[in-house]
Amino acid sequence: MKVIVGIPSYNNAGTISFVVKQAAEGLKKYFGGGIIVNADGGSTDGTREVVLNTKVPDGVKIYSFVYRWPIPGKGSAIKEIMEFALKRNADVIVFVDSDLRSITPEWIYRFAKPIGESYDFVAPLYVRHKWDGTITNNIAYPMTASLYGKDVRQPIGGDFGISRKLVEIYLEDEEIWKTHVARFGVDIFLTTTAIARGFKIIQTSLGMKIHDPKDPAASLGPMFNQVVGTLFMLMKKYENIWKNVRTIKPVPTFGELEKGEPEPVKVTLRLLEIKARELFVKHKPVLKKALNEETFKGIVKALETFEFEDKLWSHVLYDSAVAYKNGILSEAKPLVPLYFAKTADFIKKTMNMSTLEAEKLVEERAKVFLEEKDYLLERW
Ligand SMILES: Nc1nc2c(ncn2[C@@H]2O[C@H](COP(=O)(O)OP(=O)(O)OP(=O)(O)O)[C@@H](O)[C@H]2O)c(=O)[nH]1
Ligand SMILES: [Mg+2]
Repeated sequence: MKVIVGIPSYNNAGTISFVVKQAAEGLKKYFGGGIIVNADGGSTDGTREVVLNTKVPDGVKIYSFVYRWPIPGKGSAIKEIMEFALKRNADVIVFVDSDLRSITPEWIYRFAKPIGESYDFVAPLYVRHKWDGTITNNIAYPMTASLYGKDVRQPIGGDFGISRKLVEIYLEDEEIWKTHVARFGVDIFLTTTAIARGFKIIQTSLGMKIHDPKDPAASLGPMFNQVVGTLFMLMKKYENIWKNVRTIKPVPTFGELEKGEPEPVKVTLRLLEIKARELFVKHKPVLKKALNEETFKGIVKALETFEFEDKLWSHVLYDSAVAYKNGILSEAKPLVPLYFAKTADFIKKTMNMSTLEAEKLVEERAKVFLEEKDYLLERW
């Protein structure tokens, strides 16, 4: 099996060498060698030099290039890594982020092995701190599970194993790479496409995910817009798939899931609340148009109390998806204050919980989204 490891980067000189080293050892140990390819967004901190200067075992080759696709973003890097891998007849591509600090050589095995066993898409399953992955926990996970009926816990984890057959599908429509898919929309695009197009999918156990996390209110606004915008775009494209789904089915897992308490992620609750209120004022007119009257009343209250129930949150996302379909919303940006408010609610509710206890709330959320799916179907 020919395995290529792809690493997107943009100014990751401090962490990428470790990732390259772990990947190279994994390729050598489990596959007798292979290729590592880095697609960079024009880093100014010497990321590419660090990649090329990393010492790796014999049989592992390293490439690094700056992608040419004119939209700067993670997706553009992923696109060109896939093109590179097809040219070299790879059977499998394993994507890993360049800021990972918990990656081990086994990760390469765990992503690539299931592809050899007839799977086409391997999603990561890791233990993440309760306050890491707030876009995953609040949106990507419950929406993917309830819409498409697959219990993929980390649909935008960032690291994936993908078969050549599926890579060809991802590249078949160039137009899609001119959207937010070229940026942080790429992860939800990869996962949703694999599910909607009926490919065989599996999760793989990786232990902890430790990376350079972001404080939501300080830096996750643009990422939210890109992920949620892509999710809404794909809802339009695949409406005939998700409309018929009424249950959430488990997805098999490769390996045993570890338990433990990951290193804490810092979240500034106060900043979330301040920014939520500030941005709400700005986006109020368009939210009033996009949301159902009841939903709008609900969020006005939620912005006062910072209590934000899952049912209301599902209606916010469902109303918005409908508004996006009907051209009333062109971007997911007006929802950012509501995401901040929902995140603030979750931070408060889980303040004294372990990561495992907080996990139960996230699982419940997906069930609420499924229960409310009729609400979406009536309005779509
Ligand atoms: N080539 C390229 N890579 C990028 C760009 N932005 C992010 N990346 C890479 O994409 C990967 C994920 O980016 P992160 O910033 O860690 O985002 P994340 O882990 O998904 O998000 P958080 O959970 O919020 O940390 C990393 O390997 C980045 O180097 C970009 O503009 N160009
Ligand atoms: Mg990261």
